[in-house]
Amino acid sequence: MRTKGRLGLIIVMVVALVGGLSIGRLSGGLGGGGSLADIAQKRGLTQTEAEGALKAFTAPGKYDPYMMVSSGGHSGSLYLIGVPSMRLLKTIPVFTPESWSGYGQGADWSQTILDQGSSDKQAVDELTWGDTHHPGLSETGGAYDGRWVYINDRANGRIGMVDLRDFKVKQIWDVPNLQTSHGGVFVTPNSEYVHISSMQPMPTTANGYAPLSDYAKSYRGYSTWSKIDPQTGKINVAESFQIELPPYTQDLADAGKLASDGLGFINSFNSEMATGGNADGGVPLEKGASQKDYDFLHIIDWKKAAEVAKAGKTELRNGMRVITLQTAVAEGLLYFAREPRSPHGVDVSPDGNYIVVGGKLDPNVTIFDAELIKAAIATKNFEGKDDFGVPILKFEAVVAGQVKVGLGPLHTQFDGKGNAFTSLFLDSAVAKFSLGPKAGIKAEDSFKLLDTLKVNYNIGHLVTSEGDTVAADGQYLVALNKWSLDRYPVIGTLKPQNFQLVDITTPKMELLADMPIGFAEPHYVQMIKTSRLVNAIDIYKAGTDPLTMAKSPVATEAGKERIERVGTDVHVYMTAMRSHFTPDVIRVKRGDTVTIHVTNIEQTADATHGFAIPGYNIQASLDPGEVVSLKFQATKTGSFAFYCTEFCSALHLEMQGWLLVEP
Ligand code: RUQ
Ligand code: CUA
Repeated sequence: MRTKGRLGLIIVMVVALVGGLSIGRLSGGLGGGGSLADIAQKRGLTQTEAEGALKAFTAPGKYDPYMMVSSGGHSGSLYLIGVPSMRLLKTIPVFTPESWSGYGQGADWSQTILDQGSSDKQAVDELTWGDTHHPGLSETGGAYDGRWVYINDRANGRIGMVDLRDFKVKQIWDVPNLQTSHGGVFVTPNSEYVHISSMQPMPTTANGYAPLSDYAKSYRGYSTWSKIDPQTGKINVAESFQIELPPYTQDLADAGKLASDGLGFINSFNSEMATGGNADGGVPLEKGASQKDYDFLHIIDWKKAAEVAKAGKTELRNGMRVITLQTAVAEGLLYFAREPRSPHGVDVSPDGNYIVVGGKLDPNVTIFDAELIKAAIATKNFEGKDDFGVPILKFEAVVAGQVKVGLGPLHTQFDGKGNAFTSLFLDSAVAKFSLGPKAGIKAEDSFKLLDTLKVNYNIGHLVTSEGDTVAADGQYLVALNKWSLDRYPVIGTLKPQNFQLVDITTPKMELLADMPIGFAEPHYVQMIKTSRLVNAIDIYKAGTDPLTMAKSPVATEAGKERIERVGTDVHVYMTAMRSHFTPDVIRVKRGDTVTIHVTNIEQTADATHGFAIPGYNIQASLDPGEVVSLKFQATKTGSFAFYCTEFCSALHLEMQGWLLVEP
């Protein structure tokens, strides 16, 4: 039977293949012939559009070969999107409460994480949102290893860590001395550190205030090297350190790898140190910050810096070990190289040889050479120092080339075949150009513009498949456009952003598909091979606390359910399985402190239950094997019908119970 079935399938496939070939051959387009052409014609698709649809299609039940880990801007979340299908697979809340997963909706493990992520450096007790910009996947040997992903909060200078076993956040660290952080996130090639730098420099004074007239004197930036615990992926704060930086606005950053391993690169703008004041007769900030022709690429020797920190040559600032600017210069940890006008992206090629910088106000990308940088440092080939004594490497000595790519170059990604792709914000285009001999390109073909593709519209970041790692494989590119303008029907005044999938396997880039992002404004995105997500689980071991990933001390087994009361403290040990909670009636008194420990005792994938109490703002997702403890004050009397929020079974609607809060 089985053989026969398979044979049948093969015959069908052969027929389909032959049919497919004949479409191309006979019709020479979509005018007639086979059924695929008919469909395309009926749907009004051009040949290119029909090809795009086929290339982007992932058949029902099939998996996408790649997954994008997308930031979500001020939604405070991460998103998982399949490539090439461009299907949204999942939302991972990090800095902002979210109802589906019950994140931050009830005093459970997620609330603990949000609480820990709000330190007293903030002006309010609890931050309930964040602005996620730059994910950093963990790496081994410079390639993604599928263990963890880090994500920054641009608004509040925090970093979150998501475990790629259960795809839940395990830690939020409110980084001392940083108020904000934009693009300064990257993971070092063997996940030794996750880097996060400040964006706007801040006063180093004890009360956090200094007048803007003291900007140069009192404000400072920081480059933070957050030590990653090799077992858990969490940040070990005690082993982390910071390097003090001049009060420029530090922006995008990237880790050196292979040829540049051990170095970190951060670019900056506003080396003018403009502070605005347009309403007081001063120069508007954006104008003041664009006076000079050059800003500074920061080059940090982090391996050496780790030794300097270990040797204790640090001072403590707000609990952080800080290598002062003076020490950083004296120990040879920090160097600058000029980079053209208000740069944005800095991206290291897969081989580590080239560091590509896009200057927003310059039509060129500037390509620095890692070996030349090292040589200039070794021979002290400086062209001067900045106001803070940081040596500036001689520009001509460290630049490998420049390529005129178009207007508004921002970010660059790579295909691992010697080519680079730069987003052009003002041109709404992607430029493809060749790297140099060290990336395997002939000298005469080096640093040449090869192709430009118009996108829709105003592209910010772009991502290629594993394109910021040593394993860049040049299959897909996604343009992350800020505007969608006319791409979708009018659906109100707030429009989605627009992702566009591009085929980069051919010499000329080819646009395949659009994807509206109707839930956030992504900034940076990384694209990982789905096959690398080997740690992913779909069932917790029975009784797991997601916070520790270990057996919860309050896990409850079937038959051991109970309600315990000590004074006004009530603990409910509850189990959930299709299709009941046990116990299903809970009696408490008004004013009691109630903790409901719910264990989903199911060990079947996708057998998720929810636990929601109306009126008490409580909702938790109970994934198979998970334990969630929900603590609340029974402040309101009444009969509350708690229920399961996941349609888990035919008797899902019956999966409910009573919380009776007696007067
Ligand atoms: S950014 S559009 Cu927030 Cu990375 Cu460059
Ligand atoms: Cu459990 Cu519905």
